[in-house]
Amino acid sequence: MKMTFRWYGEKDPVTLETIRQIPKMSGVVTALYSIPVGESWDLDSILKQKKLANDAGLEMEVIESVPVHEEIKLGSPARDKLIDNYITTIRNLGRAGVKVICYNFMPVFDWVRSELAYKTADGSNCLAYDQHMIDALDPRKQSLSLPGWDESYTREQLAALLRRYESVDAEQLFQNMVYFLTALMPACKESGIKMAVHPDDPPWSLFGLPRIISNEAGIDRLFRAVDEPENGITLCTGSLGADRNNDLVKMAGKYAAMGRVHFVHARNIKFIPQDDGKLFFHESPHPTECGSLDVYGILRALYENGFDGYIRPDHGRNIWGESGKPGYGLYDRALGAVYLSGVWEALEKTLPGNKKEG
Ligand code: DNO
Repeated sequence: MKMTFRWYGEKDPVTLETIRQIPKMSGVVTALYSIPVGESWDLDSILKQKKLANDAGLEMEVIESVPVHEEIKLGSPARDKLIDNYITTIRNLGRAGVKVICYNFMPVFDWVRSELAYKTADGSNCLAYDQHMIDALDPRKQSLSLPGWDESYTREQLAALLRRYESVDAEQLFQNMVYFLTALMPACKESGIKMAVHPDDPPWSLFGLPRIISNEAGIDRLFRAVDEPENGITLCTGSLGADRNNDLVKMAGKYAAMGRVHFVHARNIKFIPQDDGKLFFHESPHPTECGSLDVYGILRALYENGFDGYIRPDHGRNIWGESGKPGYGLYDRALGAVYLSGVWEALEKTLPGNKKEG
């Protein structure tokens, strides 16, 4: 297992020097943020970013994300050229020693929360999801600004894009994903790159848009359709865990045993029951007892089933007066990293070696 930390490049207020000082930190998870979605990443720019990390004593073996252009998700005729560009990026990342690409296949919106700075009992603040507030939103009618929303669209462009998705149902989206991944696999094999799809966050359809990587059935189907070891997942505990029907301990063990967990986003969330039964959760500190997810059980299932990939602490709260990028400040993620490393050390020292190691 390699502990990593997300770094948003030179503009990130969390510096490489501070990341380096977190115990057991092996590398950063980053991206080239200035290249427009759909264009290929050139080797020089990749090597420049890698040198920044390496000069600070950190590796750059995981990229999050190489975003997938909407034309690919829509399955339009423009997709083939864009897929070629994606393949060029894979080849260049492979040349630079990158091992894993985290991406998602969510139409239009990435992760969605209703609040950026929900105040918790201990005075810290964190991201929250309130189904009441989400139900009141309509991206077709309102100009909205939420974390995870692509802000590069005007309201009109967004409305036009949403109209195009009216003819893409979950089945069509799935076929478009299979087409995309199938085209990538040869380049992945040649370049030593593994694709790790990030699950839908939250794991259900939003605003009428289909979402397909939300549960065990969806992931199983994807693995069957493109049955290659390079086709794997980012096991994001907080995303999949928002649906209480997802048995994360089981999924972690099952997919690790298949060798398909290439990357883990570890975080905890806390469900707060509402009188009308609607969903409300906020993100919580990483340890098991601070939230509703069995973080220890998930790590143990990964360990016992031979997981030897990359992990990073996912979203942290704002604590100790920090007002960081929502979910991505320094302090609480650093605490998370150390907690996760501590649990892993205990697993290594108390349980027989994980299957891959012997
Ligand atoms: C949020 C992240 C996601 C993730 C993408 C991967 O904090 O986990 O934005 O990076 O879905 O493409």
